[in-house]
Amino acid sequence: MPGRRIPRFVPGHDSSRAKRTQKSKGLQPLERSLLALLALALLFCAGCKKKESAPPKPREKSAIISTQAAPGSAFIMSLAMDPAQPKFGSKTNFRVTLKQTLGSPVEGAHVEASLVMPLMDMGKNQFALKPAGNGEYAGAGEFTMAGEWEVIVTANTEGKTGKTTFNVNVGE
Ligand SMILES: [Cu+2]
Repeated sequence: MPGRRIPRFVPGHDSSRAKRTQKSKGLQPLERSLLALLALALLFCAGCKKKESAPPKPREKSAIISTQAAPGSAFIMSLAMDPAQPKFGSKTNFRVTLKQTLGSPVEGAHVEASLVMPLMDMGKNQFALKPAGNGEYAGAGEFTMAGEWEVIVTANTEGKTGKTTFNVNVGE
């Protein structure tokens, strides 16, 4: 049955006419190779479309690469920055949320942030975060260079100490 070799999924292909064409002219091998070429082209096309539909969006990602609480740290800290992607040489606002390990917010703590480049000595760059209510502490600082930084946050209250390092990628 030579007619069954014609794939039915080919767009715009009239299989009944194709059958007739085969019977009258007998171009089956040529037709098959043409179809194979078409299928190959479709495959390549699908590959291109897949690559294009997944555009990388590094700027949309958080500048915070990772977070590491010091061993024995008494608090759970999270950090929000404004702008979310800090740029060197301009002010960045920091807001730290401090919680007990059980989840309740910690008020009245002394909270400090230190901006450090892990790969080089950039000098002391430290500032206090003032209570902003609901376990949040806010302050402003400045990254003095583009690249990988650590925001090291320490919190003290009632003899308890917490320390968390946020790895931040600072843009140019
Ligand atoms: Cu540096």
